[in-house]
Amino acid sequence: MKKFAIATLLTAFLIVVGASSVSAQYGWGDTINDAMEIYSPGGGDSSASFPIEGTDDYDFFLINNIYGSEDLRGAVALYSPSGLNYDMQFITVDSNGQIISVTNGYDTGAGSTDANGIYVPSGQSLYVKVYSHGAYDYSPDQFYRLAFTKFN
Ligand SMILES: [Ca+2]
Repeated sequence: MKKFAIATLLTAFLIVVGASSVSAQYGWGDTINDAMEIYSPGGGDSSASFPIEGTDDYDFFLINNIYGSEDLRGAVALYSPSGLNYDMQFITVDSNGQIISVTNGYDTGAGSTDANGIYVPSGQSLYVKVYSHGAYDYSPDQFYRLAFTKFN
């Protein structure tokens, strides 16, 4: 429950400040600037669950280690809904927001779990982009789950 509480709390905050509701994923987390922070220094494991509503609907998440005193090691797993295939892309940025690297996550196909190890040095952040794999991979009614696990 604790994991979901984090996502719920952040969602509530977004609603309070006037962002779109959970039921309308278009217009939420669509760009890197709107990313939902799922980790910051001092935090632990967390997860979030949302739908992908179209092939042009992207959800961005932020694993923030800009102010972290130690390098962060962990894993990010994306659980695609049954019969659908969603993918991840990893974008590393430095403390100025400058993009350092962009890599595609490991893809295991429809309904499967894409699990990737991550390494985020102190002073950097990692954005995780979740998006539709193919032309028919989306549904407003089926939720994926993204889980971050901290190793150190
Ligand atoms: Ca996938």
